[in-house]
Amino acid sequence: MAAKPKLHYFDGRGRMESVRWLLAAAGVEYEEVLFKTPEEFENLIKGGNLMYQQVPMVEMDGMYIVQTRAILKYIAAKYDLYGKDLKERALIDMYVEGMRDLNDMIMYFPFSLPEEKQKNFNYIIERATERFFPVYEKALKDHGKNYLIGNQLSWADVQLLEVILMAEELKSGILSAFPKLQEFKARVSKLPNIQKFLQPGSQRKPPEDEAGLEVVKYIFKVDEHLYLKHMGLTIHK
Ligand code: GSN
Repeated sequence: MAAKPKLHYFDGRGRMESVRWLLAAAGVEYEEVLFKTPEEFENLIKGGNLMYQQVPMVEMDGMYIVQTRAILKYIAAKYDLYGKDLKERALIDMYVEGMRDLNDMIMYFPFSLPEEKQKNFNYIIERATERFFPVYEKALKDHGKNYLIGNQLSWADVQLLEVILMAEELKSGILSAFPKLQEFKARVSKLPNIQKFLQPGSQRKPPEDEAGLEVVKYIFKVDEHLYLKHMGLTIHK
């Protein structure tokens, strides 16, 4: 039997959470090696298997895969969650890239400077409800099927459920104007692999709390201002 994929990351959601979701949806068991200090991260880098000295990194099928999108694409293709042809694949990429834009905004939100928190919050809610969710609501409405592409679960559906739940954590009731997304959420949450992942005790990570954020800043030596300058690309106004 092939070894289980091994996920190298810190003990939080971050960019790895979508990898956890996709593996769970595919019914693949995985192991996690979670570092807690800058020294442990440094040792992982010294091991020489991080192409860019960055995580996420997934050891899988004899490879050390880095770059979140590369990891996700490999898993999606391997477990038949990446469409039946190139056109479906392009559509999945289009949906997923939008979802990842929203996912990234929500992921970085806790790093907001206190004086910018409300503005960033308003911006994310506006983008979610006026730009991104209408696309997926319309897609589900127009073709009347249970899933976004064709009539089987794909990476786009898994990513959509993940980002819906993240957005609801930010603002409960955010789906109130999106009946098709509400139905989608209820339906996909009941798929056995996903239901299992949503239950307490699974490998799903909780939202980052203050202590968790401090750990992330400590491990990656995050300079708040430098960090936020980068994020200015997605959160501005
Ligand atoms: O998507 C990706 O995997 C890459 N384009 C970015 C990965 C990345 O920025 N990883 C961070 C930690 S995870 N959170 O954002 C990282 O390893 N930073 C250390 C560094 O030296 O860049």
